[in-house]
Amino acid sequence: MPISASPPLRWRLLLRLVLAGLAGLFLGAPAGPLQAQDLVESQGIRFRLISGGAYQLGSPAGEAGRYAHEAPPYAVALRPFYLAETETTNAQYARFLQATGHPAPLYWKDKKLNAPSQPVVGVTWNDAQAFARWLTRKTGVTHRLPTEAEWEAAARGGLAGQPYPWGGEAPDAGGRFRANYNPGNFAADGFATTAPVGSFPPNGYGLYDMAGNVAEWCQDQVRTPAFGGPFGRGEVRLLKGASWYSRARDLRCAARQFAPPASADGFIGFRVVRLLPGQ
Ligand SMILES: [Ca+2]
Repeated sequence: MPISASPPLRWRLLLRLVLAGLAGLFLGAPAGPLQAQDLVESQGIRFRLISGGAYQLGSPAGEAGRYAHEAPPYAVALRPFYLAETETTNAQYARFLQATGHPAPLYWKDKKLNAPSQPVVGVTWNDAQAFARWLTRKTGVTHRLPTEAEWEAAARGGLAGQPYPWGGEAPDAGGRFRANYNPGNFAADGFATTAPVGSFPPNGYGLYDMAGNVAEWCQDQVRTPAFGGPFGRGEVRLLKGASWYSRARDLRCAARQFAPPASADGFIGFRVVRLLPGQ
């Protein structure tokens, strides 16, 4: 909350948090049967409806592997939104490049990373913005990157207070891998770099790779001590979910990574939000 918020705004925000906290008492209820409107397909991207309501996010002080710059536990009220079932793939991104003439990202010709079903990497935050704007123009429906709260609420898949999208087990518990990451040997989970999206089981909301594979750009600008700043000069944006390059602790839903918006790397990608009609 900005310190300069006027008293009425402060009270409205406070009321919203209290209501979110009350609604949070009912978190954890199993999701109902999938309805037709829960799934939308557009421009080769499948979107899942994430219900509006209260979500419990952040990590408690005692969570194993927690970093000091993570948000403490907090309740947030979200409006409903659609989130792409998978990270944006090279095939989906290719449509955008072809339609717009936007420059190809780094690693576009790297055979280890450029199969159609692998997530696009080497994209800057600015590239992700251009992709979302193109989808918006093309469909007449607003698309954008998720906020951290939207991303994390979706990643938790209906499980409150669990470190990972699948619950509390380590990503390799019982010798079964639940994500593409770096368990000490990059390829031990079956993938030395990015995995084709959807190679591991989805979370409780039907979303794939909310942990690992590629770190996903979020909308949020990072500029406050709450995000672990200061980071020096200039703009810094948030990444969630960690990647094929990351260790287990970074795969937790509350974990955060940061990068300037013009930076690109082989472990960074994104997925998009699609707003509901009228939003
Ligand atoms: Ca791996």
